[in-house]
Amino acid sequence: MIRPKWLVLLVALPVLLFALGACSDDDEDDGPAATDVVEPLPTDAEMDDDMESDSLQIEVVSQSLSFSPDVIEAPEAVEVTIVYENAQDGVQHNLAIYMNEEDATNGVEPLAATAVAQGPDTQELTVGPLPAGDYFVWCQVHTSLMTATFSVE
Ligand SMILES: [Cu+2]
Repeated sequence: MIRPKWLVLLVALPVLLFALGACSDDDEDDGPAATDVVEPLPTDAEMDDDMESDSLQIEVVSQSLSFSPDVIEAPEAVEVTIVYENAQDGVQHNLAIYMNEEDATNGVEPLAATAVAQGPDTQELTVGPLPAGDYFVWCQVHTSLMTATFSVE
C-alpha cells in the first residue's frame, strides 16, 4: 500500500515541478518584458542629452527695454537656438541679429530675427553656425534703445 503512494508521488512530483517550472518561466518572461517597458524612460533622458549637445540653447529675456543677458555668448561654428522670451506684458519686442551696428542702422536685413510680438511671448531663433566675432543685436521696435551683443568665440 505504501509503495504505490510513493510511486504516485515520484511520478507526480516531476510533473508538478515541471508545471511550476513552466509557470516560473512565464513569470521570468514577464519580468524582462516589464524592465523593457521601463528602459525607454532612460532612453528619453538620453535623447534630451543628445538634443542639448546637438543644438545649444541660450535663453534671453526682456522684462523692460533691454535684453538679459546683454552679451549673448555662443561657441564658434555651432548652430545655436536662442530662446527669446518677451516677458513684458503688452509691449512689442523682438530680437534681431546683424553683422554690425552699421548694417542695423542702414536698414540691412538681419542675419536672423524673431517676429515682433507683444509680451508675454516666447520664440525660438536658430542662428549660425557663425564665424567668431561680435554681432550686433537690437529690438526692431525700440532700435537704439534696446541693444545687445551676440558674441561668438
Ligand atoms: Cu523692444
